[in-house]
Amino acid sequence: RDAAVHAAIDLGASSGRVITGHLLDGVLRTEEVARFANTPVAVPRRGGDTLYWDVLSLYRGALEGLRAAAAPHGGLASVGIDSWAVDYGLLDADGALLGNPVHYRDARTTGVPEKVFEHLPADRMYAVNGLQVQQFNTVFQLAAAADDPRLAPLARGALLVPDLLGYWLTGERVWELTNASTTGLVDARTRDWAQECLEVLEGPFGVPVRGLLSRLVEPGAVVGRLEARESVGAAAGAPLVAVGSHDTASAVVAVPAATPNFAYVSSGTWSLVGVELDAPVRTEESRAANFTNELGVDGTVRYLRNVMGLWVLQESLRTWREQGRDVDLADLLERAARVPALACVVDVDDPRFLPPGDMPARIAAYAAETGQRPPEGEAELARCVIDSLALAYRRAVHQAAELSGKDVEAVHVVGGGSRNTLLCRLTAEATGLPVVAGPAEGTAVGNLLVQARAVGAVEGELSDLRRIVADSFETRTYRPEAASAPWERAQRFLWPE
Ligand code: LFR
Repeated sequence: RDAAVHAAIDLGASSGRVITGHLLDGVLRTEEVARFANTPVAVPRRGGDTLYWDVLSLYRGALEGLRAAAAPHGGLASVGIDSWAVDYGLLDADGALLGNPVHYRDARTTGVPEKVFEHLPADRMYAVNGLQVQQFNTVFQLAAAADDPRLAPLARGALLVPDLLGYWLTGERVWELTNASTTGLVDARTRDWAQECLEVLEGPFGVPVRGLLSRLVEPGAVVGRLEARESVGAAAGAPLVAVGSHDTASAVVAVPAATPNFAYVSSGTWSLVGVELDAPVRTEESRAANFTNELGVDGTVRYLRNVMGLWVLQESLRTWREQGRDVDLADLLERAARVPALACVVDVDDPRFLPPGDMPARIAAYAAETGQRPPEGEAELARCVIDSLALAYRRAVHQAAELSGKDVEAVHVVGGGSRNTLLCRLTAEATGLPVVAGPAEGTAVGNLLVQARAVGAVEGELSDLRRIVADSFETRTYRPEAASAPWERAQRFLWPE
């Protein structure tokens, strides 16, 4: 019996996984024990479709993974859960789930930020919550759902996705702070609820939001113990630790940096590009640059911009598959590497790329509108996306450093995108900085380390946890070899500021 094993439940936009971790002599050994698809479902209603997360299949996958993780050891030392941000499930008076959580890519929030700003102007909101305006932030989702009869009068509680699963496992309701900070309802400085933001929902929109919230907890808090049920097997009784339950918060814990002077790209479906700070930056310049202040582990602030990420490429692959062309990603990237650089670039953050759909067609339209020759064929299209991502990283890294005054000597890429050698090489070129790539499972690693520390399996500050990451996982360094001048020109073409 060896219950020194921790289990991370890490839910990503396209798959969930359960990864175990075991610490021995300052080295973390991980093992993936379960992986399951995360397939959102569009369901018709009057007037259109709603895009939902299939949260029950995620819960089932998590349970199977927990059983598989615990069985060989007769138990688990701890469990932690993370996922994407902003989305929530509503609960009735008995704690029963009131319908599936709506996906942040659902169209219901289009145009909603503007309606909220009529009551709480954007600059005042930013001065409190410090968040980049994204139409899917929870505050806008709740405003969009104001007329939904499940909200009032039925709902008596709401939980963000990781906390929802945590509630089902332990019976305890909390709002873990790193994830709560993405909702727009938290003050980035006090790390407590932002009363002004709650009031705008309650007053003009009639959303009884205060009645939906539970207590905020910092990562590292023990939420409760897994209740004994057949569905959790030998994991029963294990402590559930509130980790950085926002996947990006956990990913940034796992940056294997030896000095504080780094920028990061947490690269997956999204690319989160920025720096780590001690305090939020909520200046007018920062707001104009659409930079966000999300809260991190150990009192830190993630000062970053959401860049649309590999989503655009993932959706292109899906579109081609639907058209009967099954394109292999590795082969595609190899061909894309041989296409000339910067022939066509797009602003990947253009809202047209947010909803699921035919990205090659949207890119062609964007190119035509901006007087560029649209990419022809799959390799050119992929090259356009990768170039455009590297370009967006360049801009975000430089702006993050400028706006925060932080010195940046290297860029760390963690997450699945760290395996994308073309993207990493171009990021080094575009930023003019060395790029250190890995670990690819950064989110699970950060999740595991915060758990391990909470239950006493390891001690120390973030820098100590990062040393463990550096000692446990291989990284690959890309040095900028070509001049960055063409990237500067391309940046000025897209954003002539
Ligand atoms: C990344 C991520 C981003 C968040 C987006 C939507 O997985 O958590 O940080 O902005 O998903 O929730």
